[in-house]
Amino acid sequence: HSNLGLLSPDQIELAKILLENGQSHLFQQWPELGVDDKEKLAFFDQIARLNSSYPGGLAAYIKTAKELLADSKVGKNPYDGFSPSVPSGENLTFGTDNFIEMEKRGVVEARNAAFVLVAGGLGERLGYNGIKVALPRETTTGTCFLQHYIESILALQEASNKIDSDGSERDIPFIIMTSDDTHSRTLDLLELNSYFGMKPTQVHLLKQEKVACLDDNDARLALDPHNKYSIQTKPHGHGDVHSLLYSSGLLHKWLEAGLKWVLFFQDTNGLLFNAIPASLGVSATKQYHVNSLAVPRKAKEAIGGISKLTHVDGRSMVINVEYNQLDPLLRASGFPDGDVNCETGFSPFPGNINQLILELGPYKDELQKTGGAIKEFVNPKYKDSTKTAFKSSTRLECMMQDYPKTLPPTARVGFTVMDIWLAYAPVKNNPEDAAKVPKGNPYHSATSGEMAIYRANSLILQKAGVKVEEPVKQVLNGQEVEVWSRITWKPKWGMIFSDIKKKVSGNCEVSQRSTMAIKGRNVFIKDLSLDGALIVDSIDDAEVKLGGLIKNNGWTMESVDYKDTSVPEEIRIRGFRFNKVEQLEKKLTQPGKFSVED
Ligand code: GDU
Repeated sequence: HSNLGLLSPDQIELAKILLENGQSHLFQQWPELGVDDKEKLAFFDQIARLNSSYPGGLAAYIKTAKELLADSKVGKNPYDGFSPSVPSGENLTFGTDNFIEMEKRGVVEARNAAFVLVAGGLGERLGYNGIKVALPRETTTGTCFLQHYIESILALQEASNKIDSDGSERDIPFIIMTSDDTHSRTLDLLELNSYFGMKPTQVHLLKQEKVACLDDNDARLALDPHNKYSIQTKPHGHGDVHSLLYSSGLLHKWLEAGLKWVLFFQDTNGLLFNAIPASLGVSATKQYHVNSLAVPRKAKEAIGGISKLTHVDGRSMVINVEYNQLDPLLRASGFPDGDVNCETGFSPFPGNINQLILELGPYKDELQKTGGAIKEFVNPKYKDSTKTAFKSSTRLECMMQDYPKTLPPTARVGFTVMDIWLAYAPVKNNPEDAAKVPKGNPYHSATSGEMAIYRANSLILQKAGVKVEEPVKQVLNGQEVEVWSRITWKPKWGMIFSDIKKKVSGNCEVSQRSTMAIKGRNVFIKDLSLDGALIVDSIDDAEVKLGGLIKNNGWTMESVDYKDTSVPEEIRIRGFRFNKVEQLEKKLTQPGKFSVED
């Protein structure tokens, strides 16, 4: 009480909230007024931040924590009373008429979209020291994930603006959710690279705050063991993106500007933009309020399964069920074998790759009701089976894909399944863990992420009529991968299959040992036979034809061990580097027509 004189009326209010919610222990060791006053005020600064960054404030956080901890103690299953079935959605196969139609529709819609990247996670499993969006997506060009995402959005923007009949140009908004762990490094990366060609006014960074840690089942907030004026905090999860968008006021602004879609995506999926146009087309034609991108999933694979859950009381929802919960849920609902593959060789429940397309209007209406709060969960590690004490403090967490949990049954919630090779290759696992992945399951490493880019580009060109030689198998950082020709292109060269097909004609072939990087927009491949390395960069006003026999010693791949610290980390985590022996490299900086031949 002697400290009351130190506090402002707002701080006294905060103190009351804490005391009324069972947090008197926080003040137990406080000395009288005049001792540590600065530290006491810093404590209240932190409390004010924790209170204002959580929908409903600290009182709501503590109340939910008590409920969830009580449920966890008695082992309550969050899916009690629900039984799973396979929901209906759209299956798209690359290159089919339907796929091509959906892509075209998606490009029309792109100018009505805003893109939201969740990039607040540090990626502890990858063990990389930098931020993940700064990692090269592939090392042929060295383009980092963030640059690739921005260039893809700009390519879509340009293509979409061209189609729209009213002639107005629109800049697609790009939001990046950061955290204290990633914020300044993300901003530096953007600023050092002039926002990779995007207008800085198009980009918004929203920083998520951590949440308070909990010491026990009574949801007592955990003090830092080394500082009695500071509460331990931990990340709350990617679900924070919804409350941050809500409180930013951006949703309202976007609706006013006539936008219709919000697309959410994660930090390191280098294939994602292969899937965006078509799935946006699906959202528009099927009028989905929620569209989750998905890939065929092997039973028990470590990604969530999209399921329809029907409650005994008649309620139902289409939702991602995390992989560790799907198998027990199935077993408890009359499927004694649990999560197993069906005749297709895959689980009937599509795998959630956590790229969501939401229709803006219904999304804003829903957030108006919830304030962006997402159903949370708690995952305490108990000391023993009495479940009375924790090994270390815990906290509430939430996931962005749980957004549909509060929606009414009338909401149109669907999904779009696409080929894995086309749509999904995240970089999440460090080399050591990736090498231990059971054979046949995806590595999700920097090695497999880069190889997936070459594979997808090779397969796309094969489907466009180029004879791309079959891959060879190679073991890199203990992982057996398929090594295809190292083919890359800028998004502006070809975002959708019909555009790519227009750039390729005649009899073309590319050998397995080849490297081809196309960095210009108007580059046409005609009767090209490539056996070596070819790098072409050109301004938009230059029309370039690549043709004839181009043969040189090319770029070879040298193995690198991930433990070799003399090699930069972003290279050694992939297990190889290029030895640039010989290449044909052309840079066309003048307008005109050019032909590149050997
Ligand atoms: N992230 C944040 N803030 C956080 C935590 C994570 O922004 O507090 C971001 C990460 O930067 C990343 C994304 O959220 O971009 C996803 O994080 P992880 O890669 O660690 O995600 P998980 O592997 O745990 O799982 C998620 C979904 C799964 C499955 C999987 C597919 O929760 O259901 O779909 O991605 O990649």
